[in-house]
Amino acid sequence: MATLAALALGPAARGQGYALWTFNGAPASSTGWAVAGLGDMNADGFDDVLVGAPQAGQARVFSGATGLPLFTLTGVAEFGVAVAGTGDADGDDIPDLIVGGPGTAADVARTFSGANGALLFDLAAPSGSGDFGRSVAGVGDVSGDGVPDVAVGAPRFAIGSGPGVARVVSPVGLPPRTSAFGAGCPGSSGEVPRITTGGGNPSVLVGNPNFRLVLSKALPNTISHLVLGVSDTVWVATGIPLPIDLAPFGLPGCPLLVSIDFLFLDATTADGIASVPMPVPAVPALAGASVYFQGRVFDSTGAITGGLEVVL
Ligand SMILES: [Ca+2]
Ligand SMILES: [Ca+2]
Ligand SMILES: [Ca+2]
Repeated sequence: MATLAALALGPAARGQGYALWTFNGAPASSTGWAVAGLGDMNADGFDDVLVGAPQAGQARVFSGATGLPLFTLTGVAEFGVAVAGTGDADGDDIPDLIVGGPGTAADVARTFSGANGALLFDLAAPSGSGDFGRSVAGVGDVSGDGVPDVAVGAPRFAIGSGPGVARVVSPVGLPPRTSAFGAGCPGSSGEVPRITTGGGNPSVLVGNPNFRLVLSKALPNTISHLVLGVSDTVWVATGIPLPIDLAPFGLPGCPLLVSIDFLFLDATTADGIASVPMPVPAVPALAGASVYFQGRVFDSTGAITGGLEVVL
């Protein structure tokens, strides 16, 4: 007896579909081992496609408009065996992507900018994991901070035939030696804008060109300020002790928590995120020094973040 679904759809048609593009790989590259939709990476109105070639340690983004490669990401071992789109993780409104590269002692899963293929976040494998990056997925915003999260599988978690594990990971958060302090003020949504970091650890021992500060839960499509200060006890330029109530600046009850030494201007996206690049130079002499951050969002109410201390 036919099922209801079969009655509704009729007999299944079998054929080759209508080929829009064929992406041919290099010899012995295993091109096509993994494929994923990405959204429109180059803002030409056509969605683009990610194709893994793990035998070559590559993942390539192909234009949906022309079928030509937009850029190629490379890694070692089986890099490209798993690929996925993540949505926009760094706040530039261009969707980003994740590539798994298991197969060595240093298994990796890496997120990259869809705008230019720059490394956004290098997810380290959990201790003792095996095959981390064998599977990857964009899972939407699990943590509710406006920044999409990812899932990574490590099917042989222990050496041999372990039970396996899958991890859901946020590409932004607070790396080691980074801590939040003080309270912010809510914006018109009723939520206090959040300040976190992206791009990994802010190590001055080796430098990190991908490090950035991320404001989220902010009013969409507005201006934001990010303050970088060298002190959280005194506003250095004025000698005034911190915190300072910002009532004179139209923000009654909202505290300035960090010295205003450097100011970075940015815009928030339609998702209420501002992602401010903060490349960390390799200057080992700075190791152990603290820098402090606080963000302000131009909203009809206070809308300032708490403070964030980063020990370099
Ligand atoms: Ca496109
Ligand atoms: Ca992006
Ligand atoms: Ca999230």
